[in-house]
Amino acid sequence: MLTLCGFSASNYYNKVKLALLEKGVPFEEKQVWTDRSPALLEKSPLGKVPFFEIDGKTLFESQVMLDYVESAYPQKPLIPSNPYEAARIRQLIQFMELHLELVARELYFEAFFGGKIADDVKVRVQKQLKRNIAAFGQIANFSPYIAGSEFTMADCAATVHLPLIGMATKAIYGEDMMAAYPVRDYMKLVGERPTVKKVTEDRKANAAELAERIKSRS
Ligand SMILES: N[C@@H](CCC(=O)N[C@@H](CS)C(=O)NCC(=O)O)C(=O)O
Repeated sequence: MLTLCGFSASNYYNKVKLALLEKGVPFEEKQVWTDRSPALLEKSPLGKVPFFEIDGKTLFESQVMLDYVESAYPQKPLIPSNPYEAARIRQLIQFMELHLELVARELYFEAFFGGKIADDVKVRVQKQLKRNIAAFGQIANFSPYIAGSEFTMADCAATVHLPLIGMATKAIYGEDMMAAYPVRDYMKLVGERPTVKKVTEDRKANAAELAERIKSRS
């Protein structure tokens, strides 16, 4: 049995959960917080979630997990069979995670959890995001899905990451830096899927608990 470990308010956890739900792969969920305990570090060396437990073995890094799921459960593919087209989907995911989400992540502590981040960090992140968000237009499609006409694993990533970037920049800079893109329409479209509805419900139910944990740690 496949066990997805992490917590429902995590965007990376939800990227994997969405793919599993879309493909109809049976799995269990185990709530694991990122507490840096030795038990966690043994399974995920940086203490990050999500990770899989698979018959006593583990696997971490959400994209690796998605690729594992895709080859272990080829039903209802979330990636094209053409190698170039498949690489383009992975390219889009990597771009969103490395150049958008990971950059915007530095803002989350203040944007979502009542913390404070330094002004120089805000200036640096804004500059990076401006360039990266503009470049995103060259590869994002939104017609209607993020990579084109089919819902792919890139949508599992876009659905959970893109709204966060818009919300974080709005909270910190007073401007939604993703506003040039039809993220709202896109979220409306994907939000009609039962899989996305389920992930959203679970995320909302878990969000307050996460906020409380972060507040008590700071
Ligand atoms: N590259 C990782 C990123 C995972 C990640 O950053 N997860 C967050 C939760 S959304 C986390 O574990 N944060 C705790 C930490 O970085 O210590 C992946 O794709 O799985």
